[in-house]
Amino acid sequence: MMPQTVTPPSSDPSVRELANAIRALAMDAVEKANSGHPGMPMGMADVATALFANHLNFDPAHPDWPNRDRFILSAGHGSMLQYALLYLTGYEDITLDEIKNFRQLGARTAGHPEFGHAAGIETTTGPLGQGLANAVGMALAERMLAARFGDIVNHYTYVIAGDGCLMEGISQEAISLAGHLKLNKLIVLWDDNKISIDGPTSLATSEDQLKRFEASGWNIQSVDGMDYDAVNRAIANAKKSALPAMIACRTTIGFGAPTKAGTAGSHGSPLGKSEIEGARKNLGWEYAPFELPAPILSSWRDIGKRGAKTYAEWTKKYNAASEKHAEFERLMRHELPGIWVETLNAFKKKLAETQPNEATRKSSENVLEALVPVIPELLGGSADLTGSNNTKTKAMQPVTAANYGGRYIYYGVREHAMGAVMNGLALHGGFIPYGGTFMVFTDYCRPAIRLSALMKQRVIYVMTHDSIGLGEDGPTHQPVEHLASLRAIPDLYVFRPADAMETAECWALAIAMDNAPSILSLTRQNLPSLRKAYTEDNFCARGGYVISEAAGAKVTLIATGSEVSLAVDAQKLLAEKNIPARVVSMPCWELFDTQPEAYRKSVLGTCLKVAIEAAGGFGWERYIGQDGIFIGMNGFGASAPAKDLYKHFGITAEHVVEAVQKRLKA
Ligand SMILES: Cc1ncc(C[n+]2csc(CCOP(=O)(O)OP(=O)(O)O)c2C)c(N)n1
Ligand SMILES: [Mg+2]
Repeated sequence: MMPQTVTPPSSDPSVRELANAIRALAMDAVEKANSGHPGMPMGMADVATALFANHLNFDPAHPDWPNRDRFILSAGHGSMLQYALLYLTGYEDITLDEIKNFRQLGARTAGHPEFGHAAGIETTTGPLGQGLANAVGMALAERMLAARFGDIVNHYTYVIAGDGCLMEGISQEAISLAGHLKLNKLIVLWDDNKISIDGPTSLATSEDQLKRFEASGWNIQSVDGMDYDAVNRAIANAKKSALPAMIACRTTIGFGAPTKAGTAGSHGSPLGKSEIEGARKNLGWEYAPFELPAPILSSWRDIGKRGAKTYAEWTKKYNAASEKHAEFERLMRHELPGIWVETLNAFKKKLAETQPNEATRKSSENVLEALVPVIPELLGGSADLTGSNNTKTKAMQPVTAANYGGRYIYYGVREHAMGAVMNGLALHGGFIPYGGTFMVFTDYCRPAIRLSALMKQRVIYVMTHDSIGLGEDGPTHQPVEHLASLRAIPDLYVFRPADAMETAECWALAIAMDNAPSILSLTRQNLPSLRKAYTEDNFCARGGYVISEAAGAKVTLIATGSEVSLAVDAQKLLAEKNIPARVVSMPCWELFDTQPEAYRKSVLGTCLKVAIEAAGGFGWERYIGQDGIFIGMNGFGASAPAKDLYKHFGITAEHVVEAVQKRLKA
């Protein structure tokens, strides 16, 4: 199978020689870093060459071109494949020095491809399966933008996925949704090398992947992934398919390495000196590490220039009707429509008049009823809990294979994919995705939530039924550790509004925050209106604020969400006992923590502090100190009506008073 004799590159290098440039860069960079994954790039080099040389519409000189094809390396451990391609095709961000600096501090060439490090990296990959699901979001965004703006948006989304991506459960959710929505411009190239880290994939799976994709509504093909022409033809066929397409590319991991090719030994560690020498011989690659013969580099650069013409044509057409594209451009600039602020303020004024007594999930629905019509990029959805999450406004039409013009996605019971698809939608551009499920199932979205944060994407997670306050569904559905664990994720904003007004303010903050994801933690149960006056000022923007002051306060009661009204009740009871207490509403820790110290001190005060939150207390020490009191949960909840549960677990105004009195006497 291995070529034993290969002639050196002529002025017109063979496609195998082009692919060998990828192989050499991968094995040499991994060797120099003394860490990384050479096997996958060496196996998939021919497939990638066929894709980039003949199909992928891209222009390294205009990497942000909105109509570029998207290329997603879902098998992120094979990052050197992507870095080699970006360097070879002439992306400025990835120089040869960057490749020599693979995996080093400050290099763009991080261990796994990271969004934002270099143009051409469309998403952060590494957690297997996520990239595939991101790609579904991108392919969906493409269809939806095409439905709105016509053929200025008309591109493919290509994915390279490995055995690992396809073994991950999220892959089933993602391909099932893609098949259902008939995302025909999505093309998956599966690196079918039958090897993963532990050895042959037969150790752990005997699934027929092609049949699985076929059953999910995909077009399927199978090719020899080392046969450039066959891959080329398969991609050409896939592009014509009316369904999303999956091409199983049979490859040899670590192709070229004399003893490690075809084995897990080439997956994730440097090949070593003698193996690399042998690979150079087998591949006929007689050049020093990082040395590229001019004809080969120049052929690759020509591939990189291939898209300039398409880009120029697109731009010409686009500019010829630029007045038609003002709205599209606004979306690409991530600029909100000006009218949204006055709409929000009018809505807040109305709340001050009506002072509704309602669950914050209902308040959230009302905010959406007001804002969805004026912010066309808001794109709703839920993982089969639409009626419970209150995520759909009346006018929102579903997104279907027959109508990509809709604005509401029925994600089905697929929370894992919902999160990752929303990341893809946000990364693609053109949409602000929000999606709902129960707060407890943030666990089912967590890998995607973490990546939203790592990639700084504006994805809004609408998480309702946010405490024991959901009642009878019991401890399987009652989040306890979730607020703390979400607050532990860097660059994620966790909002827990206390009433309708705060819900409107938290929504506004989430929508305006273009560089971070948000969680809206919302109640099932009704809450009274606490913020009764209209203010243009968004109080929640400070993260925490005094919602009810008391002169000479001896206690600061700090609460979030549904417990703020409980704190206000406790404040009244304490006043009757001559213990003045002030109440702080703290809807967002992350925002509060960025306030100036003087402000934070003035809000928290120097007196006894009590935190009240119907969840685990983990983390509250930072505000209440070691001497503070925490009123909340110490373990899992139980199945009963909400009122009984609050009483049972001691989350009541009376218990707050008792605990405060005890402490002040001590
Ligand atoms: C969610 C997740 N689990 C585990 C890993 C660790 N890991 C990285 S690559 C890999 C094996 C993947 O096998 P495959 O996709 O076949 O890659 P190949 O060995 O063929 O390059 C594993 C388990 C990971 N990156 N992500
Ligand atoms: Mg594999």
